[in-house]
Amino acid sequence: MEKTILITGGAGFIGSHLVRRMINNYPNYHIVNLDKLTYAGNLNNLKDVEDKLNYTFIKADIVDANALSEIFTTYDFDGVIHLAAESHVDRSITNPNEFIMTNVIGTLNLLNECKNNWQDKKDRIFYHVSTDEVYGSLGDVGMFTEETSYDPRSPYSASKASSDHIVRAYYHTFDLPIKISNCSNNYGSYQFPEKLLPLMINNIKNGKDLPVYGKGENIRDWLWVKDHAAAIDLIYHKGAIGETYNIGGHNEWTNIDLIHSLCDIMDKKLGNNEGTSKKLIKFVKDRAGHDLRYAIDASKLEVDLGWVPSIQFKEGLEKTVDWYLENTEWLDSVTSGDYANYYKKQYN
Ligand code: NAD
Ligand code: TDX
Repeated sequence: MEKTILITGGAGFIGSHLVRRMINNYPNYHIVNLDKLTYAGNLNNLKDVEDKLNYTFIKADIVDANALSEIFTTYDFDGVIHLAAESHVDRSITNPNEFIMTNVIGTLNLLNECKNNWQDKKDRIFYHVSTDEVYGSLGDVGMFTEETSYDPRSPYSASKASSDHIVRAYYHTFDLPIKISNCSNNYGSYQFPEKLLPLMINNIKNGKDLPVYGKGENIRDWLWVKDHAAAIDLIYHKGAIGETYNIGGHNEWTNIDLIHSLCDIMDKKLGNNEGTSKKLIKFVKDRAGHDLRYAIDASKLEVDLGWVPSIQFKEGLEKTVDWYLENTEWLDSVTSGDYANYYKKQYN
């Protein structure tokens, strides 16, 4: 094998798309997927590639420094692409500690392993996959650039901001070869239905209320998950060491407009009368500290590395709806177990 690459969080939403892409596009790379398999990690996300010869899965917790140390003794990684994280803002409000442990301490543990094992090997890469939420909340105008000051407001974004800072500190202090990207909201297949789009799709399918926080006026900038995976692949291979790249789709929607569009698509796909799904919309208590608007300026990635999103939003949204309607077994399995308890606590 030409290279051995560790991908953390590869059983999650974005991670599974990245793992699949790397296994298929680089048959000469050995892709090692390390994941704790929390509620959000699911090996069914990778069923189609699990038997590939260039793939290994390891169940491990990045908070467990000893386990990481053993793994780094077994494998000589050429690169690490780090996605493992607690990722849902609402859960960070009810249980912040877990976010600090995984997102901050877990990242620190990985950095220490890379630092200790790569001392005289400068051709290695530690790539931290992060979020636009580290930049805080925008008003009506402007966009986040790579120079925007950090201003995280939720325990989730504070934990990601903290880990970004520690990654940069290891670059400046220890010369560790790092890269960081900060991406906007992803949508697509295999996303756990606690996040806005799959949650709404699942609820429409089951005739349940569509809980819209506040007045639905908050704005998010949506990017197809496969375009995010393509950007990570590009940055990993072509991005400069020590640099940060913003990734986003130039695709801003208020939540309520997005939900209206989704309702129209769902009515068509389900053969409902026009307006049926919109009747399920229920305005509920706002999220605490709810960031008003995110918008990414991705021009550095576009100009320096030639990245462009591959798909228009309308097409991506239709494909996404089709996927969730076709993959009922996947949806039913991830919404069984503890999901009902989570849902009850969050929305009732
Ligand atoms: P996800 O919640 O779907 O997946 C996270 C994965 O990490 C899961 O497979 C989980 O089992 C694993 N994990 C959690 N804690 C772990 C631990 N202690 N040790 C090992 N594995 C652990 O998340 P996602 O939406 O795929 O996000 C992936 C990464 O991308 C995160 O770092 C997130 O901050 C970042 N990100 C997400 C988005 C988005 O819109 N979803 C946007 C920008 C950046
Ligand atoms: O039931 C809901 N009702 C609602 O109105 C849910 C779950 C969300 N919302 C709103 C809150 C946000 O304004 O929809 C918007 C999107 O919410 P989420 O899907 O929870 O995403 P967000 O909080 O924007 O964060 C996401 O994007 C950045 C990911 O979860 C993060 O991991 C990523 O870093």
